Amino acid sequence: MVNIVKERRLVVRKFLARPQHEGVGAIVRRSIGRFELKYFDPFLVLDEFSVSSPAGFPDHPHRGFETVTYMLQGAVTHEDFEGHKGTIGAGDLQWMTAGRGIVHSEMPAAQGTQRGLQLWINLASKHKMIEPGYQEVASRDIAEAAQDRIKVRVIAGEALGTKSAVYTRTPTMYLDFTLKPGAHLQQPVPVSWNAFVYVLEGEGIFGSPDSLAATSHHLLLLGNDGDGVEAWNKSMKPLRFILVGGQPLGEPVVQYGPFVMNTEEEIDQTIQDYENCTNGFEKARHWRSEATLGLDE
Ligand code: FJE
Ligand code: FE
Repeated sequence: MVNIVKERRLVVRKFLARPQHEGVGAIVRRSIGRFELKYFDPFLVLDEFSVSSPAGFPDHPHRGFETVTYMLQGAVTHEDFEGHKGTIGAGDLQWMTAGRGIVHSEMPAAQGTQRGLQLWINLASKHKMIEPGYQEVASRDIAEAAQDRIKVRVIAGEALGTKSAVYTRTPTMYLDFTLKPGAHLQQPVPVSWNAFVYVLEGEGIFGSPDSLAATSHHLLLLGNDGDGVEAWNKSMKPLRFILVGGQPLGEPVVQYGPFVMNTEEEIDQTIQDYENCTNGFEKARHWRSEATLGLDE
């Protein structure tokens, strides 16, 4: 096999994401964004969420970053204060740029358990107050490639010669890999980008062939000294994981829940904007999601 990766990145930290309560009755396994790992520049939060009706994430705001929701099972309906509404099901992607402000709800749309991943990507200071926007990609439209017992769904960036059409304002790669038993992956990651692996299913060896196997719900941070990452499936079952990388912003981060800015002053201003329905939150004044209205009846 040709060596695509010259200097491989090794795993430098490993976390097991345990379940915790979030939203209203929802469960998340938070890996990035927990106390021990507040920020992995440019990534603010990585949640593997699990939610069944009537639990969910009712009306709440965001400012200063992007939320990327990638469904694994079931479906979630989102609606925002601009009237943008839709349902994303298994394999679908919603890449939401909150920019200066979104208020929305994210609620189960089917019976049983809805599972997915939500990643919060920080925006550079110059992009924090941009117009909000969405990139939504249905499962059948997500670019896929396969080669040598490896399958990849290209959410963002490029893998195995296949590119995603998603535009990443903060340069980001997001790859969903499935490796059959015996597979060996070499995936380039831009030098100086921060990158991590989150295991969804099976057992994988990451970094070097003699490292310990990692299993589901484990977050592996990769060192940022190499030009790529290698992974092996030495087990008898399929291995599924996401590999995510991003160009660090190198800016100060001041976070107050769903508001992420650069300074305390900007956070104070944001709290005022949200309370007074100004500077992007105008439409929050008279808006409640249909999902939340339904709960009163
Ligand atoms: C939020 C608490 C929250 N992880 N994963 C506080 F739960 C949320 C929030 C979510 C969320 C939503 C989905 Cl669909 C999936 C999630 C947290 O909505 F934004 C704040 N501030
Ligand atoms: Fe949200």
